[in-house]
Amino acid sequence: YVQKEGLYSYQYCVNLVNRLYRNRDIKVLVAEDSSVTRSFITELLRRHQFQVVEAADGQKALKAILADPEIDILLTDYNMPVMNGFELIHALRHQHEKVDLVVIGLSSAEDKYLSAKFIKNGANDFLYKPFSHEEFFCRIMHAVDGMERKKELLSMAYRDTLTGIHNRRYFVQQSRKMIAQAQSGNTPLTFAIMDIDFFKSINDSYGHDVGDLVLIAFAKILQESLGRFLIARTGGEEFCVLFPGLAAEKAARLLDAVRKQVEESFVETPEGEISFTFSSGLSQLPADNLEVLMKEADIQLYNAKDNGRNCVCF
Ligand code: GH3
Ligand code: MG
Ligand code: MG
Ligand code: MG
Ligand code: MG
Repeated sequence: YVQKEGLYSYQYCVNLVNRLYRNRDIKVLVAEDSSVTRSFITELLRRHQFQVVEAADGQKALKAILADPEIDILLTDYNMPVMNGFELIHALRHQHEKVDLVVIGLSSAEDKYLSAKFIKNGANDFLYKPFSHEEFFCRIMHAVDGMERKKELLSMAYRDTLTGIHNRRYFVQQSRKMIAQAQSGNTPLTFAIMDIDFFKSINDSYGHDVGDLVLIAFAKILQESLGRFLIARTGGEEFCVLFPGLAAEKAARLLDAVRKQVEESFVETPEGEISFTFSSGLSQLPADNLEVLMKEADIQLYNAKDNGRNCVCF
């Protein structure tokens, strides 16, 4: 890299190399009907280590994106045969939000309104043609950084900080979709709520930190045994699982195996080895919605607690 404004700092170079290294995992689609411009842009992108695919018109670009979920960035021209840049973005934005797919419009300098129109139509950014290599790189890096930060924030927003498993926000969002799918496909679905028994007394006897270790250990067991289903920590010592495709009896058998495993396991803590148990309540479709499933499972959880705890009720 030949620098134009003097020497780069050591840190800048380190960041740049890291950036180029990460670019190898980023796939860019270049939608441009002029083969000369297309090859030129592809060459620039390859120099920055990106994976590149090309499309000669909007419709081909649309097909490519729908077929290949690995495409992260679309660079699109406005004037193209069959489907222009705006139509392409409109068609895409139904499936892909700005976090999933960064779109940068290429607008020629003669039409000074094109850049604004691109953004109003759903592009993340625009680039005037002709552009300098420096600006090209800056615009794309800016978009990529933004996308990565947003993805990081989203994954943080969906995780429980203590246990690292999904949180209530994620659970509610995903389970609504899964419930709707099961309802329309008329397939079974079971919801389960799990609550640690006498957890308050674990906290009271050994301290809150030890209580936290128990929560972490429980989450780990759940993740290992039921990780193929949707699981989350939905409250203090309360966890939920959604079993799409399973009727309550089958789900209860799986949960009872986990119950036995927990009953027999010990959590290593500074206060020694601690054992604990949990109770669980289940509900299944048909039910109007998630709230109804939760309410019904909660009633079963109370039954489980009333029946002496350390059991699964449905
Ligand atoms: P039961 O068997 O009826 O479920 O009794 P319990 O003691 O488990 O239930 P209770 O609802 O009385 O107590 C739950 C306790 O969980 C109270 C609260 O302080 C504790 N708790 C909630 N969140 C956390 C957490 O993040 N860490 C720790 N250590 N404790 C928590
Ligand atoms: Mg064109
Ligand atoms: Mg949480
Ligand atoms: Mg509770
Ligand atoms: Mg409890």
